[in-house]
Amino acid sequence: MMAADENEEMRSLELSGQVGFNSLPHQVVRKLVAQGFCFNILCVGETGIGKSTLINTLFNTTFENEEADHYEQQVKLRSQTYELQEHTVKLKLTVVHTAGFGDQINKEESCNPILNYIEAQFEKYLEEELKIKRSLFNYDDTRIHVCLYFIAPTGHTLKSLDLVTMKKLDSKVRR
Ligand SMILES: Nc1nc2c(ncn2[C@@H]2O[C@H](COP(=O)(O)OP(=O)(O)OP(=O)(O)O)[C@@H](O)[C@H]2O)c(=O)[nH]1
Ligand SMILES: [Mg+2]
Repeated sequence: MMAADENEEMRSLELSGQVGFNSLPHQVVRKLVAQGFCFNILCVGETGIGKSTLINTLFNTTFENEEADHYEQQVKLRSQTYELQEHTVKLKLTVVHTAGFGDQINKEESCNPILNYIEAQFEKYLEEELKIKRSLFNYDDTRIHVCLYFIAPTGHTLKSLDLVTMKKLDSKVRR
């Protein structure tokens, strides 16, 4: 029988990898990838201008396409959420379309539903933030990240609806 070596008692643990602060970015990436990403797009444009087609092209998918008719009494916002996955990265995509935009004779009220929608999502987030027990990490974020404004290729100039809407949107989204 061999006498126990003194050094044998002090086991040293081998590191499986880097644990310094230079590994922080990897930890952040791993955490975010596990959590998944969320991206909300607002498409503002007249009926049939090509909103759905552009979104399909951008994400190289065919989302269900419910065509709007030209007889809406007022502008309505329709939001659809999709879960996409590319390799290991998950994306929760929300696309918000304007239905009936530019179809009314009196277009004075056309941009209000859009502005209200953007504002309402900020309000919802603020409400969650102000809660005593807030859970923002699993909050279903519906705030608009990007707003795409579609301009009709026909016609010589911007329509007054485009000008008014873009001017008002200017206070809510950055150019
Ligand atoms: N020539 C041409 N046609 C297009 C283009 N983009 C879309 N279209 C056609 O225009 C039609 C309407 O396109 P949609 O993408 O459904 O338009 P939309 O804005 O989503 O329409 P609604 O959802 O009904 O408001 C389709 O027949 C498309 O094939 C384009 O860039 N060029
Ligand atoms: Mg569409």
